[in-house]
Amino acid sequence: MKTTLAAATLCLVALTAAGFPFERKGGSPPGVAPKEKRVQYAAWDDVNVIAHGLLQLGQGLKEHVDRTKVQMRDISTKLKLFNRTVAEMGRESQRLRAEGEALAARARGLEDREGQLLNVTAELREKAEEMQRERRAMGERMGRLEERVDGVLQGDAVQPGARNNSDARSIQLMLESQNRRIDDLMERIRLQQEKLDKQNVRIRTLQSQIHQSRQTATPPRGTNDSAQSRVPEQRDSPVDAASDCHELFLRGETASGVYSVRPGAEPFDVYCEMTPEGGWTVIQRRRDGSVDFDRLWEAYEKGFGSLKGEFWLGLEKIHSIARNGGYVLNIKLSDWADDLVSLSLPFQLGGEDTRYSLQIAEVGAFSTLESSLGTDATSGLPFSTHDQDNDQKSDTNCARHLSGGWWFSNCGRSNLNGRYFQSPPPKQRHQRKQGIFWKTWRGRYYPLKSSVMMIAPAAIENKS
Ligand SMILES: [Ca+2]
Repeated sequence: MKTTLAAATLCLVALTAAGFPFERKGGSPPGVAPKEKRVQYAAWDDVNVIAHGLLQLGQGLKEHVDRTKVQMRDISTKLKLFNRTVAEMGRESQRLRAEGEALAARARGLEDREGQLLNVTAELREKAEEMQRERRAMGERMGRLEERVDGVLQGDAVQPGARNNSDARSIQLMLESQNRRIDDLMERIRLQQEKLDKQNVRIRTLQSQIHQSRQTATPPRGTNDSAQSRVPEQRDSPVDAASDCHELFLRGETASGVYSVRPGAEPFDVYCEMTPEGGWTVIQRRRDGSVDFDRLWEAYEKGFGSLKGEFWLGLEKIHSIARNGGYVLNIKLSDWADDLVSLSLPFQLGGEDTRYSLQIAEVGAFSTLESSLGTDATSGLPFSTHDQDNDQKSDTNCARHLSGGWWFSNCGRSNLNGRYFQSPPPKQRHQRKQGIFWKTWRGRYYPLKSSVMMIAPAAIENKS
């Protein structure tokens, strides 16, 4: 293109320098006609040349303009793309910055909590030391008292008398009360020690969380996407597997919801009811009849329903959590007037070999409310379903006669896994008795509105 332009320009310049042929026409003096004619012919040739040159110039310019247009279009498309990319990068960097800030805030929060926990631990340790000192002082006082008693008794032997006898008795009483105080103190020390152990678990867990947060907060360059995926992993990693909801609570989880626990070899999901005192593992919930509880042995063994709605956690899972005892079973019931009742029973659940026998520890006599399940389970009450009659009524299969699976004794005391009846319940008694009932609360023929069964280490009950 440049050469065409240059050639055309050169041609024009040459012609201008030679003088434009038309200007010469009328400008030449008269009397020189033949020369004028030659000049005129020459001028026509020149015109042809100029016309040709101009044509070429025009074409060249047109091509140039077309090509420039295409180039301009290309450039503008590229510019648009570039602008879009810049905007996306801006957004991405904003997002990453926000994530970084959130992680940093989390790490700061965890550090604060660690600090608080360390303070609490120090206080507890001081208290424990104080108690140890008291205990030593008590021991010394005991020693002195024993000496005095010995002295008095020897005096008795030498000089028996009513006065000495009464002294000895009063000293004996004092000794007994001192003994009781010492027992109390020992118990308090043991509780403090338990608390200290729990605090230590919490501190260790928090420290590992802080460590993980720090690692997540400074990902290597170019792998920013992994920052998002690492946070949810923490809950499920084997290092973090807690044995039940209360352990999760001790590790700082305070929100109720579905968590993964691993009390035995295999992890599984549970619903945790977190209270200010601790974490309860929910093993059964009835509230709307959305789940059919009239199922066979295998279903009751494995569990069924939805953890966020109605469900039975499963005998095998309950056993894996509470097999060693030291657990308490809490039951909450409500009737159709929305009256609520709650009862707690210390329990232990045997394994498959005992037909998942429920053993309730008898601490004093059972209250009337507690007796619907407690009384028959003090020496172990096996679980029964339609296809596994382990109840205590020889001529009847309680599960088939009623509904669902339960620790049936004589069919008539309680069944929280019975049929769910909406209000009003059926009029016929033989139907109503298949419902969810608790004899010593609303009676044998009152189908209850809701029930929740949950378990936790017994220590949690002492606190509340
Ligand atoms: Ca039977």
